[in-house]
Amino acid sequence: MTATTSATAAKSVATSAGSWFKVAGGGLLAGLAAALAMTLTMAILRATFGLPTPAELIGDRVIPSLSLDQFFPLLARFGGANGLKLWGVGSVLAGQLVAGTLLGALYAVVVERGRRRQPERAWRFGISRRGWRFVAVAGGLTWLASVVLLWPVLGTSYRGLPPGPAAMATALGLALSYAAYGVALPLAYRALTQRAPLRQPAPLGRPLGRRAVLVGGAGVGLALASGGLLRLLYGRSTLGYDGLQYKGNDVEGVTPNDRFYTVTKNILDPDVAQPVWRLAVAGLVDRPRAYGLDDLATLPATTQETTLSCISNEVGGGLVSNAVWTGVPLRTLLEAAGPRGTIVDVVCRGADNYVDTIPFDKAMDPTTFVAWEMNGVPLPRRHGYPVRILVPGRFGEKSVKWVTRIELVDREVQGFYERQGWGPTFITPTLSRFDAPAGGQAVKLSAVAPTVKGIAFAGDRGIARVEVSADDGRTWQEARLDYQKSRLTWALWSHDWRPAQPGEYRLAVRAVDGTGAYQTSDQRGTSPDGATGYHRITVRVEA
Ligand SMILES: Nc1nc2c(c(=O)[nH]1)N[C@H]1C(S)=C(S)[C@@H](COP(=O)(O)O)O[C@H]1N2
Ligand SMILES: [Mo]
Repeated sequence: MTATTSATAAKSVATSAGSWFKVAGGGLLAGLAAALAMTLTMAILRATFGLPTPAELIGDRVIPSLSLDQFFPLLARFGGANGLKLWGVGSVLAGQLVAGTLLGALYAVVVERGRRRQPERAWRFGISRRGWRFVAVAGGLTWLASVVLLWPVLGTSYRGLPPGPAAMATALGLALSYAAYGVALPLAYRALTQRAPLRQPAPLGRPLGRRAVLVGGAGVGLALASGGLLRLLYGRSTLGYDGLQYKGNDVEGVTPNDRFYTVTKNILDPDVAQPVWRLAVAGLVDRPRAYGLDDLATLPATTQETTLSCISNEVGGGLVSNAVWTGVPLRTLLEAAGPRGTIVDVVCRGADNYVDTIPFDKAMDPTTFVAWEMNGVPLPRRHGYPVRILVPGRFGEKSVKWVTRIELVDREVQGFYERQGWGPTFITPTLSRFDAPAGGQAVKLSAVAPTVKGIAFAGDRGIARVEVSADDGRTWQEARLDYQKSRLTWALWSHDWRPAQPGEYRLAVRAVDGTGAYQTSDQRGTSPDGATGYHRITVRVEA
């Protein structure tokens, strides 16, 4: 075939709307296959190197910039944090498949229109120069837009790379994923529409029946592979444990690790690889340092029993737990680094790019702690392996997990949740709670004095006394303190209640902290600075 006849062939191709419809259809199918190849690439990079996916990055980029007035309706609409996470990931995944598919149609139209005007010889791998140019420009622009828009969250590395290298790895991972799409699209489209030898563009743009089966089959294979990998990741996701509470009849003084309350912003928590992970102490210091786990092991470790509670714990809720932690005071690391000038905040960053800050004075308090063991074993992954911060007296938000960087700065910096409008103090108010009987439960009057019990916690102020009322707060009786280790821990209390007659009783509990201050009775919701008010339960006493 000569150049002239091939030009004639090209011109003779029908240009009716119907055939453009077919061109676009072929492009859509190729685009979907390429988008699946991209999704599979992302899932592989996530599973093997801990590189963050756009689904995760977009969530982290958007969530902290929503005000609480915008955030709470979303939470309600999607059924809580886990529902919102699932919806977010699902929409981004669906969005990237839809966008990739539509871009495939655009590709087909651009390539075929160009070919109609001026038949072009195949260039590389049977793809025209125009085709390659299209995917290079589209991929390059998408990459550039991603890097610019996701700039603040690129420094995420679920394997624990420091923020700088993490940002480069993330940008490279995005480039690889988009490149997978950019290579797969022209090849899939070519395979779909051209039977002719590579150097001879055949009459244009019509998906060939058997080829459609081939590309469709490849698409199904890619869908199965990425679906399988996504299911595997889903099984390891935080959806199964984010928001886990610890409360009820069997609460112990020290919470077992696998029952310790859990809160995470992540969909998949970091899985830190020791060889790449370092804990950097940097910023306004004379001697910046980066510790590996071995370096930390040479420090004079101590243990500190400390209770943590979450700012979103409701009155009576179970987002509070107690453990014995091993590590060193943060002060030890700060002094080793030599703070320089006037330090205002200590900024702690996790492998997941979560950030929170501790005022310098509070960071230098001997109880502010850097922990690598929890109840005698290395920190479990979900509680911050290999190292986390503990800030007694402040809500759990400040206790950054999977910490990679501690930076001393001379200005105020806002944390992940603070930017949303939580806080500002993050000081844990005094709380107390019934664990038994459960609210609404009936007890027998004949029973030996039914035991009423629960926990009380006052940040870093300790619990001095707990009082129980059986008449909705008119009169109070002092409860026993059964477990209490230090001013940093909760107390377990119990009380032998002797109701005089059957009936419905309204019980309330309140605590007095180590400074002698009564727990406030003011009812306040969790947002923005933590819930307060008495926990009350109704108990029916039967004859
Ligand atoms: N890196 C990182 N640290 C984090 C979080 C997070 O999402 N990422 N969540 C915080 C919140 S909101 C709380 S309440 C505590 C919970 O710690 P736990 O899950 O070990 O109980 O961790 C804090 N530290
Ligand atoms: Mo929290």
